[in-house]
Amino acid sequence: MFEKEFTLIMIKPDGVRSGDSGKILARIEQEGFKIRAMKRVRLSLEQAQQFYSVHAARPFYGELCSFMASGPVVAAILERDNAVQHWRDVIGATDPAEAAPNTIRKLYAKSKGENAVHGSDSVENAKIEAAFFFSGLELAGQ
Ligand code: RTP
Ligand code: MG
Repeated sequence: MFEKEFTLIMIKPDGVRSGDSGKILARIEQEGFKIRAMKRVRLSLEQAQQFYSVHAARPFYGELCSFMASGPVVAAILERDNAVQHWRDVIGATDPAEAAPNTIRKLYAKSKGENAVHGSDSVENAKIEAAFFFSGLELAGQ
């Protein structure tokens, strides 16, 4: 689809609510990512459950899905060499208490559950997650 690897990211409802979207988008460009597609949407509970269905058996699943449906998210496709791993390095550990200095979660996340941003965990899942948010038409001509 693109020349380089891509990943699917979200600014989660807490990051949008706290007014950190602009700073996070600036960081995305500083890190050398190209924003290939982007939208601000509010997920229904059912859509959040579908997006995180891999975690359906985990104890935090219900809380995670209601949080992800609690307000708008910004979803984007980011392209760069090594996009999946580089974004995971930039966002830091799931729990901001364990995240390295200057990572996005260290800077902007409140807790392990409300942790500001999402990133795909593999190239394969990036494709599935990109198709969740964006149609072929929206990606045509990129
Ligand atoms: P994400 O998928 O959102 O990028 O986060 P991740 O890979 O770092 O973490 P993952 O294990 O995939 O968990 C997905 C999201 O579930 C919430 N969570 N809460 N309360 C808890 O113990 C707990 N554990 C995970 C977080 O919002 C996490 O990002
Ligand atoms: Mg994950």
